Amino acid sequence: MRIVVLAGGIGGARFLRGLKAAEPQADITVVGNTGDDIHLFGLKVCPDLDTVMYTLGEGINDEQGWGRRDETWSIREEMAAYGVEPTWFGLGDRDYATHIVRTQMMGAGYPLSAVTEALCARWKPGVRLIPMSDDRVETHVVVDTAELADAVAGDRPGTRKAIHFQEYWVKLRAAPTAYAIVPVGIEEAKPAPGVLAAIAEADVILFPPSNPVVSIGTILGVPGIRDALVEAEAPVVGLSPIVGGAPVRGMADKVLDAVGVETSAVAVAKHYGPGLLDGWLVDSTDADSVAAVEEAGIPCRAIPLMMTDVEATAAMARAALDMAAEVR
Ligand code: GDP
Ligand code: FO1
Ligand code: CA
Repeated sequence: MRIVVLAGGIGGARFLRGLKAAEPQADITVVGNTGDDIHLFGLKVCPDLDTVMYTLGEGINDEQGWGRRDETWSIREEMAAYGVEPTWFGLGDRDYATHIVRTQMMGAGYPLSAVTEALCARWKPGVRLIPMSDDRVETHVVVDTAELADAVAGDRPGTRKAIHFQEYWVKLRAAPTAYAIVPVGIEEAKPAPGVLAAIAEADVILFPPSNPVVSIGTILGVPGIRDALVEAEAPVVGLSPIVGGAPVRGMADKVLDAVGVETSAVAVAKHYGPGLLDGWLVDSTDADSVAAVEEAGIPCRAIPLMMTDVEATAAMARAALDMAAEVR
């Protein structure tokens, strides 16, 4: 069975661990979000690709959900001693090696997709991991300067500024209102080699419980990818990242607000739309929203959606595959 999964970082990676346990023989292609990518100290950092690669390759810091296990922080401390900014993004020593290899290979002319394949030769994630695009796309968040701690006296409300998504999330912990989400570079981005073919040839396409705006939404924004999904023969089944009207973790509520979508399992399904989704799974505690999703033309079912361990996550993956088989 050929399965294509559109994935962000932690939500996508944890779901994939369960999917692999549920279907060890499946041929899984992961289209990874690169809108979270950031250039720091001359290095290209790809948090969502690395989270998937480290999680499936058993190198992840499991408690944190991102970065390497058994990490040390000497480089970070030395950079801080030089007074070099930014200090708010935590790159560990082991993680640095990944970014150095990636940046070096890209400097030598290799596209990100080829570099990702080379990095995966070490980690053996057991899936084919492809970035959504080889072209640079970096998500920015429009905020009001009056809500920033470093607001200059005299800044009046209404003065808007776009900051990098990582600055919004990691430095500001998504505290300021997000007024718009801008994936800079997306209009000119092309799907990476293999992405459209994998979608066209898939038996099943899954949206894991990843962020609907800054993970799945960004991937869908790469020209050509949404159309390929709509035209694909395979059913597209999604799992809600919103449980009980709130994200399980992260800032999905803030970025959903920015795009005018309510933070609920129903609203996210409608946001993707019946043209795209052939099935939607909501958490058991949201069973009363099944009817509203189905009224919108999307077959829906309620099952436990908390990825507490691999077995619980594998059950979610099986339910998604069962639903795909039914709606096909
Ligand atoms: P990120 O890039 O690290 O933010 O990860 P993703 O975009 O892949 O996934 C983030 C989303 O995963 C958030 O919106 C969370 O609500 C969702 N999420 C995390 N853990 C769980 C879980 O156990 N169950 C469900 N249903 N969603 C989860
Ligand atoms: N998330 C944080 O909350 N704080 C950090 O310092 C941080 C550093 C970091 C370094 C490498 C990496 O691959 C991911 C990192 N993340 C960090 C996670 C990253 O911000 C993710 O993009 C978010 O979890 C949302 O997708
Ligand atoms: Ca992400």
